[in-house]
Amino acid sequence: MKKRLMIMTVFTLFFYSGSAMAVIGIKLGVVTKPGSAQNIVAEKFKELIEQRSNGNIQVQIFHSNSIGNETEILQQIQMNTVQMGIITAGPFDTFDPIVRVINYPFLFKDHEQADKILDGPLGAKVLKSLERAGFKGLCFSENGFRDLTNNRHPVKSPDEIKGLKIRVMASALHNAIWQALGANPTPIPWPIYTELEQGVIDGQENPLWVMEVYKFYEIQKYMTLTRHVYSPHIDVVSLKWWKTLDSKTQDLIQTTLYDAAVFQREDNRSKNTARLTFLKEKGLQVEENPDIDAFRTRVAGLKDMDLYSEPRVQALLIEMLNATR
Ligand code: EAX
Repeated sequence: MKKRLMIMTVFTLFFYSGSAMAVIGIKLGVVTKPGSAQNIVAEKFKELIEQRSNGNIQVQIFHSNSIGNETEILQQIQMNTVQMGIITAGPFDTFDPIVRVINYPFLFKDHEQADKILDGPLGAKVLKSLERAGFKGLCFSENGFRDLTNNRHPVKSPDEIKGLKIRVMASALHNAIWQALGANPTPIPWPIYTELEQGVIDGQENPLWVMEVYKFYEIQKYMTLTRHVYSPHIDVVSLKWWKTLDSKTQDLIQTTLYDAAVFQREDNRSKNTARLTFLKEKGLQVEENPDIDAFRTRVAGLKDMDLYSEPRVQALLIEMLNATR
């Protein structure tokens, strides 16, 4: 509470600084540490918007859990004690089930398809829907395609997943995916190094950059390139706050955030080959050709589950599955 009050006070000082050109202060939250995908978007946005607004918009980045985990950051954005966040799509699940559509397993074939869909009308529908939960979704950046790591044994097919304790994000869909694959899914908010190290969980799933930046090669033995979910970030602002801005400022923020997102996606993708080499050198044993068909078969029933039963969610899922076929 104390922390939130402080954030509000600093913001108020910023915003009502009394000068003719009132400076707009933005508190931006990410759960991850510098060097992470979310931080790269945040830092790029800060740099560009401060430049393009001639310093009239100022961004303060809160990172490394300093204002809580991703669910807690989203709650603060709803209340407008934090204005902006670069947040993994997974944890939006508890705020609006529509995000289960873009997190659907094996939905996107590749980055090009993900960009085309998410930057297009279907992605816009997802962003628009978030308004009912108090968010204004501006665009998508990326965590990336998620891969599995574990400490027990090599995994080539879902048969080897049976009984593994796999950490999942705060997301009913992610939970259901790992249940369908035969694991014991365990929801734990980010970060999870200690839980992996102490053996509370056997494994986790995240894009390659995470294994490198968070040094999971120190505490995990096996990696499988499952690419089971393409994991975007949703680059989001407080709807309450957004409504206080004039349209020129809104346009500038929207365009600049999109530029930062595109920069980050390219940056992330350009590093994946080197990351894989690095992780192998560090001793991770990598299964590069898992039996993806077997994985797909196990999760095929998800679209008929209660997770997607809300008519608007079901309708968008069908549209999305058709568009990515
Ligand atoms: O980027 O909690 C997670 O697994 C997320 O991917 C996290 O934000 C790391």
